[in-house]
Amino acid sequence: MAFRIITAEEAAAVIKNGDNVGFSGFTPAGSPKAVSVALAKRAEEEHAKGNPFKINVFTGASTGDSIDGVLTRANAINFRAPYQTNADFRKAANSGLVNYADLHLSQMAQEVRFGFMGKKVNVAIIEACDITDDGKVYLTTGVGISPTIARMADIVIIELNAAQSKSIKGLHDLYEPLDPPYRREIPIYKPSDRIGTNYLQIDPAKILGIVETNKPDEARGFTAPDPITDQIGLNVANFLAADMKAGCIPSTFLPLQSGVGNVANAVLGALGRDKDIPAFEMYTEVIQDSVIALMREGRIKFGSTCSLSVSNECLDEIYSNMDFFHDKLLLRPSELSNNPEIVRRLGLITINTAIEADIYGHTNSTHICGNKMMNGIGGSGDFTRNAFISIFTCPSVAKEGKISSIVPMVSHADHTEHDVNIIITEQGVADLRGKSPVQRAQTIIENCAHPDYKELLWDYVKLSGKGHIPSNMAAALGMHAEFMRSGDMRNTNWAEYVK
Ligand code: 0RQ
Repeated sequence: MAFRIITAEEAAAVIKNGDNVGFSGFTPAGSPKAVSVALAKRAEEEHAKGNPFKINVFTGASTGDSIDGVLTRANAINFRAPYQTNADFRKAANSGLVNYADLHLSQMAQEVRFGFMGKKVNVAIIEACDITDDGKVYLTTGVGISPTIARMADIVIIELNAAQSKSIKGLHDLYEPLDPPYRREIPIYKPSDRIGTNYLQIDPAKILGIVETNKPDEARGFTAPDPITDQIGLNVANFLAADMKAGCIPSTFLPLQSGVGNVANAVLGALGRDKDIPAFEMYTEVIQDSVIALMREGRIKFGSTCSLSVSNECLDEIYSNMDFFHDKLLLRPSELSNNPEIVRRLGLITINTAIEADIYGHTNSTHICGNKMMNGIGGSGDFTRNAFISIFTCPSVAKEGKISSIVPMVSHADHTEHDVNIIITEQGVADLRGKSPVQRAQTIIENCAHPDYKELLWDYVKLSGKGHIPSNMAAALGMHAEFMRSGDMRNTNWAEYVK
């Protein structure tokens, strides 16, 4: 072996206060799990001595607790981009203790290359399942921004993880596009087109050493589908089958993108069960357990993704059946999996989850009551804006009915009315295509709002008078204000807003 085996502590020792540190992976899948833990310990020791010690964290998407949780609890993060799902980090970001930039995931690698977040990548930490003496590195379950950070970094640390099977070698398709103004088209014309290498070539001179680990991905569990998520899934499946019958979707069907989370997992399950929808392909950023099950059943023919964000049991199943999966999966950098050019060209049907949507179709994927960050926009903007048909799903109410997910005006806008085609709750489907804002409001309230809130929303419409998007600026956030005041949007009293 050409490279030194080093401990996580030795690796962490080269990282300096203020460094920009890039991590491989996308979601907990493929994220390093050892050096960051040693680094957090080091940060705590430095803090105990009265020395400042914080780093800037660049990733593909969310990571596992060993990065976001451990480093946050050690107060070792100054800046972080582009996405996270960690409860401790969320709390720190919402109390102003860390600087968090919530970015479209497709843009992260390019913004790092051009120094939008700092001139350099000082250190890249890359999880691998194998490495050759000439620096060919075989990645694991998530790619993210690995090609960019590995090429740019002054120092590369490899976490060689024995818990990741070498049988994953061959699934990766790694490629960095040329930068503007020299960029050419990215030659992916169908989800299964392979355009890059299946390994990452890293300059061996930059590789500090190898940290040996044996840790499974820190996969998050899903809550089992419930009657609400099942009904949302059924509504999505019925809508897509009917749209295909109506000729709005080609009879070959189109590739799908689906977000992460409980709702997304249930939606895909329902789509797979609907035999009116032909077997389909996915061009997406995360593949969850439900996709793997549908591949086994022949309902999903191919999946291009940035990560296998699956449970550990599901990953074991993939690793044990690589003969079956090796020609059905590709793992690509987020710059490709989420690339607007490719999304638009392939004609994706995109399905993402909203926190709330307003009666005109703007949706909020990120912030609770306008100010508290939940996770981030992730890839939802990359896909929604460029989709053939963009769908948002959510339960019609949250927190035992005290919050309506359909509101007069979103408290934070991630996706505008121009980009959102379809909203689906367990109550029904609002097809916003070919409708004016006023017609959209009628459809959304009638088809998607919970019965407890319909009247309240109709009363808001009456209060709004005329206009292209009739709005009452004083009352538009009245339901949110009421929730902050009494803890229940149902107590909203519009009379307070009538002078
Ligand atoms: O709270 O955790 O306390 O129970 O939000 O909601 O219904 O379990 O749905 O897990 O699918 O998450 C939008 C956050 C939904 C996610 C979001 C509360 C609700 C619950 C979670 P609890 P559910 P999900 C690909 C695409 C943005 C990124 C994206 C997300 C918790 O899907 O982060 O799309 N999306 N990426 O009670 C207050 C409301 C609420 C609310 C829900 N209106 N007000 N709380 N909740 N609605 C993936 C990547 O990019 C990697």
